[in-house]
Amino acid sequence: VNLQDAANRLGVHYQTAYRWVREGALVAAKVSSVYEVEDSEVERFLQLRLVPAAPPDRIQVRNWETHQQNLVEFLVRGNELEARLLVDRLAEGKVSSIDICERLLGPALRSVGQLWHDGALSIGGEHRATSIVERVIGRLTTHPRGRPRGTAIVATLTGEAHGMPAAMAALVLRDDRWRVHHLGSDLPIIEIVKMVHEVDANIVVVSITYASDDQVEQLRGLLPPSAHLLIGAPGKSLTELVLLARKYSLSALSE
Ligand code: B12
Repeated sequence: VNLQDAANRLGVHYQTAYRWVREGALVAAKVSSVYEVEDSEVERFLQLRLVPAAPPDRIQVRNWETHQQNLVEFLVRGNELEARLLVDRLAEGKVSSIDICERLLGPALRSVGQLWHDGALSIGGEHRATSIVERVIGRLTTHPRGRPRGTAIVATLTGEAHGMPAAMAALVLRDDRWRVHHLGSDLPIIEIVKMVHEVDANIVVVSITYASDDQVEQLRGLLPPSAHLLIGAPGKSLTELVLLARKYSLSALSE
């Protein structure tokens, strides 16, 4: 049968069946530009879908405060292994990167900053904590399959050493299937502009904590019309970033 008939028999939309074929879950053969699915394959798939799926091993976090407190303690003591284990466990439990960043890492960083501000933590201790978080974010990076939404550049501007928000932005955009070029911190605008042309970027994400707004306007003026500038600032959410970015994805723009 053709894929449309197979989809009807499976009780799903054509697009869903097509996705299963692309993912290799449903076996189909391409016969002169249409997909053909064997009857037996439709039967097999139907059976498979009738078997109740194992309960998802997702973690539902009910109490983020406890995790935050634990993490802060690990960070302040420089206990990298424990910090890593805590975050790995959440990631394995399919807690989203956005939640890990916004409900755990962000608040923990702010607590660390507060401790340093209050004189309860040395500069060395604060830097050690921050570096651990940087490496933890690095471990979270996933490479989801599927067609990329487009190409993104993520960076902070000259004078901006607060690189963590940009690292988080890079992480969640990768999760959302963007091809991400994360340039790190302290980038002169001219280098960002060069890179935009080099990789033909659709979006440029600049995360600001401390740097000035004039640089942003300069950068905006130098970007080609095809590259959209998205500016992050403390308190802005990563969900907002992902939704904004999608407006400029290749498929959204060609609609
Ligand atoms: C860690 C830290 C540092 C580290 C940074 C290391 C690193 N690799 O990032 C170091 C030690 C380098 C540092 C240096 C300094 N810091 Co500092 N630092 C912090 C600290 C403790 C945490 C910052 C952080 O990562 N927060 C967590 C982030 C992830 O949360 P967020 O900002 O809300 O970010 C969200 C959004 O940005 C969003 N996002 C990201 N990208 C995008 C894009 C889009 C489009 C959207 C929609 C959203 C989005 O994602 C994040 C998700 O939650 C804060 C304390 C605090 N209260 O935050 C001080 C803090 C930011 N620092 C501060 C200061 C003053 C400094 C120094 C000047 C200190 C000094 N006297 O030397 C220097 C400046 C260095 C420089 N030139 O940039 C001040 C800033 C005050 C201000 N606004 O002017 C703070 C608030 C501390 C304070 N209370 O005084 N710092």
